[in-house]
Amino acid sequence: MFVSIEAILEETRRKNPKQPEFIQAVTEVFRSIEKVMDSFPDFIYHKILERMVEPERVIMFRVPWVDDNEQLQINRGFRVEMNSAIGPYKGGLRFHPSVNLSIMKFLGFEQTFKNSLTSLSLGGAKGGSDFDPKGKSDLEVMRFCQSFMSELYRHIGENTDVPAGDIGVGGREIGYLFGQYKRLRNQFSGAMTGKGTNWGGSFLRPEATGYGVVYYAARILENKGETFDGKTCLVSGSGNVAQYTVEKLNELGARVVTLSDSSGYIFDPEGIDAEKLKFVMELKNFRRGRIGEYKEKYPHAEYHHNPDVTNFNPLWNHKADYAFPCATENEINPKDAKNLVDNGIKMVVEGANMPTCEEGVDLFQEKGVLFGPAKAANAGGVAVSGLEMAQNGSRIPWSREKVDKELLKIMTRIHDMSLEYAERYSEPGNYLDGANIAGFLKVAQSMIDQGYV
Ligand code: NDP
Ligand code: 2IT
Repeated sequence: MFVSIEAILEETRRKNPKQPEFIQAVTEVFRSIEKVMDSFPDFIYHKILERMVEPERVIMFRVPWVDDNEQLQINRGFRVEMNSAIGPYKGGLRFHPSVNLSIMKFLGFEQTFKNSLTSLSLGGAKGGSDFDPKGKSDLEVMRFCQSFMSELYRHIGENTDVPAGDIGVGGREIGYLFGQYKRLRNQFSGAMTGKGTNWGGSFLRPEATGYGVVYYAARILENKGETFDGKTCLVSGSGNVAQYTVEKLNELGARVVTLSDSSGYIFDPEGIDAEKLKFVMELKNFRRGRIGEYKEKYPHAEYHHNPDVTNFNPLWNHKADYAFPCATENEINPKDAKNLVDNGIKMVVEGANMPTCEEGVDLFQEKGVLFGPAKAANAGGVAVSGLEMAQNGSRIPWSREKVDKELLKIMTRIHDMSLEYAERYSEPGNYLDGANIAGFLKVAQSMIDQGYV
């Protein structure tokens, strides 16, 4: 019996109403997979697509905690265990007020194929809460994390499901979460990654996503006979991914002129050099301040207040060679994509997950803008998480140099694989199709091997 991809998509839309981000992520992958269905007729028979859009397990739970004013607060916790065909569930935790089931499912779906691309044995998952760490005291964050883990601990483990960080979950949160996990289980294990290097973490995990994004982009350029030297770059966000993207871009001779947060963005025409980046890291990671303070320190820069990036983000209206969206999903809307193209952008590489809206991706492809899709370009973070699991398993930590070498190797392989699969199944240079197809095939074939589960 022949079932079209469009029919499966329609059924997915029907079964998941009001989940626009999840449908967006599924649609993008299915459009690429459509191109290989004739080569893999088994996928229809074994209902691979229908199974892939159904998470293996969704856990939703109440998270009560008491704030500094002794008021009871209630948040919602999630863990979406999407797919375990190629390894234990793996993926980050996001703490942000916008977190809902649609966002968790889109992230878990993307993670499944991203993790497959790393060539490590990692299944796909995502979790988090609508808790907002902004403006909370360290003790409030600790109490929240302890309450969150008091439910989550029974669902995770080093061979079951291994969470890590994402938006709003950095070293501080991982510490509180891991401490509570260890206490409840009476076990020191690698059930979480992104740990501190004193207590089982890997060197370079904080840097890994940003560095990996730039390694991937550098390989795209190398393939075209270009380099970063003297090139102007737009970077959005000012958190973990953005910071280390800027650090590596600076090292490779580029000039980064923008950064942002959910309140607005800064434009520094002279470039955000190593010293200015150090100020940003201190501001965001320790003082937990707003990016607007950059202008107070460096008055020649511009600051533009712009709280709603999903509407229109003037950051993308500056002229530059390359763009690196590193904040959040759909931060490049159709108008932003048009501005980038009109201003002659040559490459867009995604640090955030699904930062470009559907129309934007289509426009970049149509106009020949080099496009590095998130699930390939930002896979360096989870890849080093996988290396952290390997180090935990063997109880032998690796040097910074060894991790960096492995990360570079993994990112280069993901790039080359995206290119090769694009050429074989789609069109040369279509990194989006290449990454989707390469990531998908390994998971799909593993699902067939393991029967109907
Ligand atoms: P952080 O919390 O460290 O930083 C997020 C940054 O994006 C902050 O500057 C934040 O501003 C901004 N931001 C977040 N949400 C919004 C929003 N709704 N509107 C405008 N700005 C927003 O997170 P990460 O750097 O870790 O994550 C950034 C992106 O990268 C996410 O898409 C994440 O899923 C993805 N990613 C992260 C990986 C990791 O290892 N951490 C790995 C792969 C992908 P503010 O300070 O105001 O909140
Ligand atoms: O989106 C991502 O890949 C992450 N947030 C990292 C997940 C991980 O398990 O390291």
